[in-house]
Amino acid sequence: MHMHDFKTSALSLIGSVSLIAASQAATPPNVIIVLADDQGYGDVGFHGFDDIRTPNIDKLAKGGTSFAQGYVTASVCGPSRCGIMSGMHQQRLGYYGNGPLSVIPHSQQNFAEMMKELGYHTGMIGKWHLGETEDQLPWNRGFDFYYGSPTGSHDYFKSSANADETRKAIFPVYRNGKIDTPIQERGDYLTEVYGDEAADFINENKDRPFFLYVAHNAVHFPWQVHDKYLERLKDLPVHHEERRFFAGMVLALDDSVGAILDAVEKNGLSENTLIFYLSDNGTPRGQGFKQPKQKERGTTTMSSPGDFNGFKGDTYEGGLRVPLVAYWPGTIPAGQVYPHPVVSFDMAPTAVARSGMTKPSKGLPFDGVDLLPYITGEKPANERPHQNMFWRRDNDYAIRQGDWKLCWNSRSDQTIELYNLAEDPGERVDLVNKYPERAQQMQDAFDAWDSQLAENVTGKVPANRNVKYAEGKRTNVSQFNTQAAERKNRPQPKKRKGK
Ligand SMILES: [Ca+2]
Repeated sequence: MHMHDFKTSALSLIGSVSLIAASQAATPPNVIIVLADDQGYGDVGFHGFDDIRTPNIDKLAKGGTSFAQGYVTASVCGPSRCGIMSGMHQQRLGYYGNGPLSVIPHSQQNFAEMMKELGYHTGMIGKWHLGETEDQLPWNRGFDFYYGSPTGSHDYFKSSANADETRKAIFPVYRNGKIDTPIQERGDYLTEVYGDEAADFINENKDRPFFLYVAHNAVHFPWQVHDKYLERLKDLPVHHEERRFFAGMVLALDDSVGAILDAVEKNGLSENTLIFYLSDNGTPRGQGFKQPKQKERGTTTMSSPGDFNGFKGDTYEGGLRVPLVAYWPGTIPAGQVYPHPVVSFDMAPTAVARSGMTKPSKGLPFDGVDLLPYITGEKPANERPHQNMFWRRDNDYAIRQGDWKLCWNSRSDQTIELYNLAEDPGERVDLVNKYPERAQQMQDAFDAWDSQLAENVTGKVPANRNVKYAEGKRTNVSQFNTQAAERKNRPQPKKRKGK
């Protein structure tokens, strides 16, 4: 080897070693994901809201990095969880909506299966919602330990004693594949049980690397909470008593985050544990004791989307932008608010990258990226993890390029809309007529992405998918909007009698 070559390789070696030191600790950390259900952007204290109380979640934000623009991949439960557990746009796997057919196929290695392959002891507590057939349940999809109800929403005070006996939102709670003691027989509240089980898992596995996924039912319907939480919120300044009740459910959720933090700290694991906290989608429309109630922006009485437009189910910010925090003392900067958009599907790539893994061992590659170099400042501050972002659920869709967002929502005038999120994060001023060329270019970019996605496993095809994009067909935005406006203004035909 020539001297010059030696020097060059020695230098590059030093360079890569220091890079590893900054973003890849010698021992890969434990990883904990805490997922809330239906908690809106306005439902955490650290976003600046004083009509909610979340001291433990705020502690994560204060001691870690919170994301001003933290997005989920879908605005409803199932597909959002699929994005988290696969590290990719769930539509690539044919997963578009809630439903029993929608699962992560076994041909795709999921987050837990990756962590298990990397030598982690894997545990899950709570709501699975990624398939209910035996082969798709958590204990057959990469988790060494499971406690919880694999179904969707669940009663907080009662669970069922056998699998055939299921009433509305009352299902069995399982422990490692076997039905566990019903929670009412233990006099328990589901949110507290999940927090206690999570703390137990951490205590029991403190001496080996672990991956823990805690998916709460809180703060999804049904509206149930112990009075003791409401007692603690007597002085909370709320505009409506339903908000106080909701805040009680959030406080129980926050206590369970406290139980997890305590267990991590007591076992001396703080500096070797990466914790993500997030919600699976934004505020549901029309929550209240009497369901359903239609409410508009600014008039929500329970969960709150803050200043954002839209709700759960929409591709507006209110459906997609959620509380998101990454916490890892000593490695992730404390008290930082990361400004650029990130997505829930970035968590899996970030976690496995700590062990040097860059893609699943089986199946499609990630759409998400390793966030650590971005949030630790290794990458230039102006470099975004994602320049282009896409969403599709039924007929609702959106594309974001930089700060521009083009979207179509069924709950709107049903025209294609364009917003500049840097100037107008609340999506109040539609700029589609002002910037027709930009709108058209973004629609084309969306169609290019959308038209190559896998078919929905349910067989449902979005009515507005441009399936002939590759053959040169273009969706003409201004023409589409003119026709939509004409449809809206056309007098409604009178209903014929006798039918
Ligand atoms: Ca949800």
